[in-house]
Amino acid sequence: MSPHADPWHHERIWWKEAVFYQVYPASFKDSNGDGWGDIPGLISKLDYIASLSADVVWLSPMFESPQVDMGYDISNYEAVYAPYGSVEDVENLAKECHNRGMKLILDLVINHTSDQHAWFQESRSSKNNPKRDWYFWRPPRYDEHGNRLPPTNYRSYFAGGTWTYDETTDEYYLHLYAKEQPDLNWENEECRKAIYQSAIHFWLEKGIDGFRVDTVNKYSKHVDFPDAPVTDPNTFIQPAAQFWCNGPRIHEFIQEMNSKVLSKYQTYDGQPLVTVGELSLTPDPAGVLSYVSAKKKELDMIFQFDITHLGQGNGFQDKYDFTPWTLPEMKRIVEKWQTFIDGTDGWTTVFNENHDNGRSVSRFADDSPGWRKASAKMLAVWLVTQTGTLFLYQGQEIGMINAPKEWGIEEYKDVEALNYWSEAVRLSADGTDPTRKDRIVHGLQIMARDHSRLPFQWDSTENAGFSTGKPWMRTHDLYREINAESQSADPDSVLSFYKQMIRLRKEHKDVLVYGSFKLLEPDNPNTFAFRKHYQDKTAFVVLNFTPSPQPIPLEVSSASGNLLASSYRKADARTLQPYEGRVYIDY
Ligand code: TEU
Repeated sequence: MSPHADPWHHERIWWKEAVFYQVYPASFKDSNGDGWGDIPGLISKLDYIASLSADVVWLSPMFESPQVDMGYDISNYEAVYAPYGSVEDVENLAKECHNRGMKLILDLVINHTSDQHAWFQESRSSKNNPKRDWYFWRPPRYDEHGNRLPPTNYRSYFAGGTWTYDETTDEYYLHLYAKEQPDLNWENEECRKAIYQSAIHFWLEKGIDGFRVDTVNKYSKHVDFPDAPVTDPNTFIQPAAQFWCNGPRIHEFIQEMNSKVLSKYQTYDGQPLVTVGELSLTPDPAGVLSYVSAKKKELDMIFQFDITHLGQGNGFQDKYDFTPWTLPEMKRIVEKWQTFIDGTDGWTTVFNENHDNGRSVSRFADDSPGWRKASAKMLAVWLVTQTGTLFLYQGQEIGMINAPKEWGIEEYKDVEALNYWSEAVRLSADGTDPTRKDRIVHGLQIMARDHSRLPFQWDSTENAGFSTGKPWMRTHDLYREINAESQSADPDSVLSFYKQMIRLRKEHKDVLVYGSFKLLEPDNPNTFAFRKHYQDKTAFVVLNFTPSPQPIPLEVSSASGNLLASSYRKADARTLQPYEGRVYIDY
């Protein structure tokens, strides 16, 4: 069959088959003993990243920032947060990646700046400042008793309202995240030009190869800002994403950013740049496709978050109110985002961890002592065999797990966790929702963003070899058991297995990266089985998500005999062992 006769044929391009490795700079490797990771530390570990056969390093924000939201609050796009290093260090990082055949992408955080950014300082200084309109300023409202109210009743991401009052000019400014993260007004053309120049052009000139684009669907809002309907009668603030997400000019803005800046550059080796956008609150495939269809010239790919939202409550305000989920629900999510590109010119991504989520072993499998290693390997099979571009998050490859449940709230540092915690304490104390505090503690133990931000576990020396000083976050108690050094030397380790699986993914990229996906036995509550197909080649993947042996699905056992890999050293012919993952290939 000619490739074009295949309805699932996807054009081959470097970033579709690349393996991306996300580095969270604060927690990766500290070179100078101040307890914060840094760029020289990261450079010293590039050989480690390359040894995984990673092709691209995605570096989370290392820009100048007061660190209210760990660098997603940028006070100067053209400078580096001093504890991380300098602009020169980042240029050097790009070169060192390139020397190893890897590319480097940075985080592009342009929905908002820090309130310490010079643009916002100017904007807030007076109503007629030339940059006033670069942010969203609105006058207060007043109730019948003359009490001042914000312009709308929107709830923000971090458990508060989206408007903060500023005395200087007696107006409120909008922020979808923390009050120290005012939203930029993309309606203002001058502002857009400044963003392109300072945040994008500046870094592409320094030789980076693309961007992960933060909160990409929130640049266009309904700027008449209607009040949101009251869906939560317990509080003034209401979920209102319909007014600030996927707004009327969003595609125009992204196309402009692409045509005016991004498309003018190439990677260090003369290929198209890569962009991957963070697309939250977009549940429908058609909506997602409108951003990643190649002919739209907007984004190469996006992260759709249904998979990491599993368990995250029933509403915008319930993120940490854990709701149990079932394997069939999870399988349907994977199926949805594996198949939405069938017959289209769009592309998908594969991931289950990042810096905004708990660790996958703890969330999707079993992090108890007896099963954590088997679970990590099974999840490796799950990810590595899926169609789309693979993104790994630092520490995933050694099976790092969530912080111990015994740790108190004082070990959590994330603004989101702490705000949800204070809100829960208040709502429990005033009787609005007496059990909320306990529920939120439980939810944070599973899903807090802090879990993924613990220092990387390099070895069994003090502070896990991350730093010779006191790490900014506590090091996991289990670092002597789970660390990269011991796993490098062990052919049976999670790390060695990841390396093996990534090699197999590349060797069989036709079916594993580009193949079509078919879910088998959707209702089976214990095993996750799927078939991948590419021309004459078929792969079967079977994953046991339980701690007991499970039968191999009939369709797999009768169709296929060629075992390509198992997460156990010895695979049994008829039975899947606890938390075992396998791949068969026929061609
Ligand atoms: O996250 C954007 C975001 O809206 C969420 O999808 C995210 O998962 C977060 O947990 C909010 O609940 C990005 C960054 O990844 C995140 O770290 C930042 O806090 C946020 O933008 C603001 O810049």
